[in-house]
Amino acid sequence: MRGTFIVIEGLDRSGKTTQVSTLQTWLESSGTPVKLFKFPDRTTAIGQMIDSYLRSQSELDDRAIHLLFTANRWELATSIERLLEQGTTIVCDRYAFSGVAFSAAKGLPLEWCRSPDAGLPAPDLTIFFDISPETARERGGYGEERYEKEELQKRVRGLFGVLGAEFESGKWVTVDAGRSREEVAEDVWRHVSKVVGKVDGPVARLWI
Ligand code: DGP
Repeated sequence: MRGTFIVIEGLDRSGKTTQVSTLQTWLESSGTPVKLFKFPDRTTAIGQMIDSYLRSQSELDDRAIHLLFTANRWELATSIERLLEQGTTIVCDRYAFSGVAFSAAKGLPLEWCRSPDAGLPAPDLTIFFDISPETARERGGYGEERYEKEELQKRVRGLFGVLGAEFESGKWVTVDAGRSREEVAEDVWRHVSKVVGKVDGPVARLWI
């Protein structure tokens, strides 16, 4: 059996990071070898350019930054694929769906945004953390980074819906992230335990 590729997507303030770490603990205690990835990965040279852009310390053309986010995923794609083939399950905090949703929300054509990510390793399961802008605001609102603005997040939410609708059922699930941590964690585990350790064969390619 190869490892299972699980992607957690969602809006800012949806609690992804906490849930990714709970999921890691639960998978480890069930005896599943697991590795976490997080995009953007700000530790690489490309990731540092993205970090500087997100913190508004540099300016870049919308298309140029889009391609940097994509390049950041491609530079880790081979590691992801190798780990999956070796039997390690991967939990990934954000992926190409954020790439398309955030850039298209800024006004770039959706199909143009999708094209450079086509061919990346495809997740076996994507869990979308949905939260209303009102609930996100109650959690302390958005922070200082460039995309943490309510109007933009509303458009991003709609675009995630468009991307998710393209998937067959079971491959993309939406979780109501406005509930308590415990409820969300239980829901995530319910979905994950249906697929983990049950996929085999070559890793599929995204959007091909
Ligand atoms: P995070 O480190 O998860 O808080 O993500 C940083 C911000 O970058 C967040 O507002 C979402 C956005 N983002 C993540 N991936 C991409 C991407 O591929 N393209 C664009 N344009 N934005 C992204």
